[in-house]
Amino acid sequence: MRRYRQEKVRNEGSIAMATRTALVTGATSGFGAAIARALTSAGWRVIATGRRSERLEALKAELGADRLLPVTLDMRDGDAIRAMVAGLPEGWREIDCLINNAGLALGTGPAQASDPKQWEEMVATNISGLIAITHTLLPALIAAKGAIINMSSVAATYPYAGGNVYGGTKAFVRQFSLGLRSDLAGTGVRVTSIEPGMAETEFTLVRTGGNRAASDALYSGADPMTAEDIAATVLWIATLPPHLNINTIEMMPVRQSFAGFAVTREG
Ligand code: NDP
Ligand code: 8X3
Repeated sequence: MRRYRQEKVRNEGSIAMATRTALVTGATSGFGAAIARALTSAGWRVIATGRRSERLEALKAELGADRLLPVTLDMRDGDAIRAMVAGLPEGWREIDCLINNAGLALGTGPAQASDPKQWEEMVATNISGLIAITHTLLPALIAAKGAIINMSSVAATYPYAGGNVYGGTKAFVRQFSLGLRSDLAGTGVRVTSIEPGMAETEFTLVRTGGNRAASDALYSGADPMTAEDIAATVLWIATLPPHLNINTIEMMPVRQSFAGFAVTREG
């Protein structure tokens, strides 16, 4: 019978049983912080990245320095990503799972009214940063026969007004995940694209430039998913037996559903 692989012995001669290690991007808030909590609760060690160092330090104080390594990192800086991986301290270099969670949407307006700088920031974070860290960690992940869990979105599949570049970046994440699966065949590395719908985090605050009323109005009465819902799914996928790959998983709150086609009779 195949066993679920929660822990892996790296040094069978010693009494120490090495715990599995995950690198979680965007761990200062929302899904990423919840994923760090869920994984450490299940016995993992987590390298937690994000720009807001003080939040990473708070997470370290909460979860323990032996469990969580905070690393300040801007995903838009490819050189910083490569330097971060090269500079990981001894004992934190064997990575079993990369969770590409950092990302953002900026703006809710139509393409023709959008700020191109916001488009560039979404591409730099959601696509360029994600591929840079993935490429840098592939040797370690192949050595570990590990897993890559990428945070896409329902916006990858279902277009909506104002989704323009954000949806495009998440479609990239989904298709890149499937492409990675093809390329990594035979390595033992598993790849999953998680595609959530509405979940209440700081996502809408960021998207609207800090508009708390707009964020509250969006989630009010919608019974949205929580960061813990997504974290539980990540933990489930990360601890599946090594012969099993979840390719894509789409999740929504019950109260969110699909819009029909829009028809305009003017213009
Ligand atoms: P939050 O805004 O709560 O968290 C976003 C995280 O991404 C933060 O930790 C932030 O860290 C990090 N991040 C953003 N830009 C950068 C950057 N340039 N460099 C490093 N880290 C960065 O949102 P969520 O938790 O909701 O979002 C997490 C992921 O889930 C995103 O990829 C999002 O697109 C996706 N998603 C969210 C959904 C939702 O409804 N909430 C639904 C579907 C997908 P910091 O600012 O400290 O750098
Ligand atoms: C975030 C979900 O529906 O706001 O990726 O695009 S949605």
